[in-house]
Amino acid sequence: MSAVSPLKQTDGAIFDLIEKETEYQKKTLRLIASENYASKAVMEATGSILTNKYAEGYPKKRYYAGNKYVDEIELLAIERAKKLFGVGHANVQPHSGASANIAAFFAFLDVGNKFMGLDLPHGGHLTHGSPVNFSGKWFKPVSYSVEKDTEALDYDKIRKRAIEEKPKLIICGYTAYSLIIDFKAFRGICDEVGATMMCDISHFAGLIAGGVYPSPAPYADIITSTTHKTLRGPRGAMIMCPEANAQRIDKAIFPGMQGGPLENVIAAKAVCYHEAMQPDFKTYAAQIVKNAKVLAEELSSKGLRLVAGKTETHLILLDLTAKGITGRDAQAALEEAGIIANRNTVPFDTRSPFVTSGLRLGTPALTTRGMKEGEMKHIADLIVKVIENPNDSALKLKVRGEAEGLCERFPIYKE
Ligand code: DSN
Repeated sequence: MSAVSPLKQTDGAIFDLIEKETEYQKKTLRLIASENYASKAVMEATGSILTNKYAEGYPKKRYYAGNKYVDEIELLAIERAKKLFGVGHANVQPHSGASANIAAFFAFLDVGNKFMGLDLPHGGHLTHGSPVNFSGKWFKPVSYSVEKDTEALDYDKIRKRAIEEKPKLIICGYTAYSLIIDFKAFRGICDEVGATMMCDISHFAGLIAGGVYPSPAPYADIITSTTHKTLRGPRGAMIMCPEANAQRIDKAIFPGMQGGPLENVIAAKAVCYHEAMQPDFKTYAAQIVKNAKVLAEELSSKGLRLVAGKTETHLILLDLTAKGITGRDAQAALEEAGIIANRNTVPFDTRSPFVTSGLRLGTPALTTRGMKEGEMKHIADLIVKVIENPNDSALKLKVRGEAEGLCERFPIYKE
């Protein structure tokens, strides 16, 4: 007798929708740079009995009884995070990247203080100073940008701007920047102007863990990260810092920002750190970058323009202006063809963030499926065909078939 799903019995509507989403994820090529497929072990911990427990506070200093195993779990997660990233302190309680960033701000700034971050259309994040976000509403953001000709950061210019503006905190680490960041240069700038150095490694945390991207740990005062992108863990976040900053970070998360931690997710973070310490994670991280480079070169050789001219990471930013299609339309046409990516502004974009002139692609999820350089060449061909013929329904159907074929050859989970 096969086991009956408790979810199916209780709530058929949600069960059916999850089944549909599962099929959808299985049959489409996911190129959203911030997405990945967590392992079944990570999902088992996320869906575990730990969801029942209240554990406000920190291990051995809880406001509720009954946390002897929960304490062990959180301590294990903390120890693993510290070892994996080579940091003095880790807080594994942040529910999301945005709440980690809010806590980091409150740990080091007073409301109204000036800070500096990369402009959103140039690759920054909403929480790095957007006027519609807490960071832009409660604090005073000044921005730096990439250069018009190279579309790369110019550290001398950032230094000059920091000297002029004297921000209390400077953020580096972005969501749509395809080049490696010079963390040592940011440390020098921060020291010169007396600013706190905050690094948001959400996008490339897995690349750091896998040894294919430099670590900001020797330089940064605060490191924030999500755990579900290249790191391939559960949806959630973390903050790391030198031991000297531990207390202010911990206080900013609890009681400053959050109440009860999600211990089920913390257990899943511990599992993902464990997975990221295994030798095959290094191979995985290296393959993500190899795949991105091949995908970028193929797209470029077929006439698409790469912002900054190349990628050194897991992501590619395409400027579609010369192709006469907006990011929004390209995203929609690709979605119909079974290829999931997201529109994105390009530096100095003349279109709104809702429309955009760019498309952002990333290889972490496809690499988790086991795809390599050969598949990237095939996928580049499919992407270019759709972008050049966005209204050709027969072509999109054909591409969808090819995308499904690739997905079948590279299943997400080997059942
Ligand atoms: N995490 C961002 C991204 O997709 O890059 C969105 O917040």
